[in-house]
Amino acid sequence: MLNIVETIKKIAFEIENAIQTEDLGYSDSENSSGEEQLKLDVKSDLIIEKAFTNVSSVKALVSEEKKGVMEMNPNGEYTLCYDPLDGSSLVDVNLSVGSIFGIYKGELKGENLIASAYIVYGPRVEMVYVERDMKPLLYGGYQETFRELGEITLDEKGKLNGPGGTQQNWSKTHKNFIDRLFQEGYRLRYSGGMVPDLHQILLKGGGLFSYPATTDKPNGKLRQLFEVIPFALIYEQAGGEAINDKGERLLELVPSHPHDTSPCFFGSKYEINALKEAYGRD
Ligand code: AHM
Ligand code: MG
Repeated sequence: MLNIVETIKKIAFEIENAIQTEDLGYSDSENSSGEEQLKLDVKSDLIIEKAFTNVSSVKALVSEEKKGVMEMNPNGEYTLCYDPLDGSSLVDVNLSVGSIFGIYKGELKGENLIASAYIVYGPRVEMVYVERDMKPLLYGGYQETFRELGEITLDEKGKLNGPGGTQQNWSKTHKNFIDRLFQEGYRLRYSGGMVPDLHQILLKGGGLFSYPATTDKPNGKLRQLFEVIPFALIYEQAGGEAINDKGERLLELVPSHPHDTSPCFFGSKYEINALKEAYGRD
């Protein structure tokens, strides 16, 4: 596991360097979700693939930018599922983006996630890492090394609201709930990059990030293995909760395909309880 974490730290600075220096144009390919890939998406994916070639504990890689499962060391214990550059369409407007990693042991499903990490490429590079039995740890990147900055704990109730998806495609239940949070005094914080948006809520004490089922995306947009499940572990270990629209824990999701998505809600206890009530799942 140590090797995997050290490799992720190294990758962070390589991708940061690619963001600073590479061409921001589109490649001529699409990913498995039918989205056009930027050259930077492809480059970041290759950086990760290359870095893990020599990590013997990794059995396979599953990437948002790759079609299937890429077999690595047959004797390895872990499968690494990752989104190499989440929110990459925000790079051209110079907003923060991130990389997300889920480390699974055995079948690819929520309960087999044993650790997760994400990197935020913002004015500074930061990383958050968590395992099942610890609080998420925040690291700051300085001159190509990471320094531990402390544990992350969510308050019982926060102040921020990050509502994803196109509003005209929300259900009435969802719209009423989001409106209610604003009426309670919550402030809108949504950049369109789930890594910086979820990071902000974590570091500012709490709130709610949602990407609901919508009429155009009935299963939500965010992918279970690389986005939803890794962040669920981070939110739960920080003292918050992470559920779908049925009120089920995202850490209990069982994807039937590597690129399956799920409606998702991450927050402090107060907001998630209020959401369960509004959705009739309490
Ligand atoms: P990506 O993996 O193709 O970059 O898409 C994921 C991103 C998330 O970072 C973000 O929360 C979401 O898409 C934003 O979607 P929307 O613009 O529909 O709110
Ligand atoms: Mg993504």
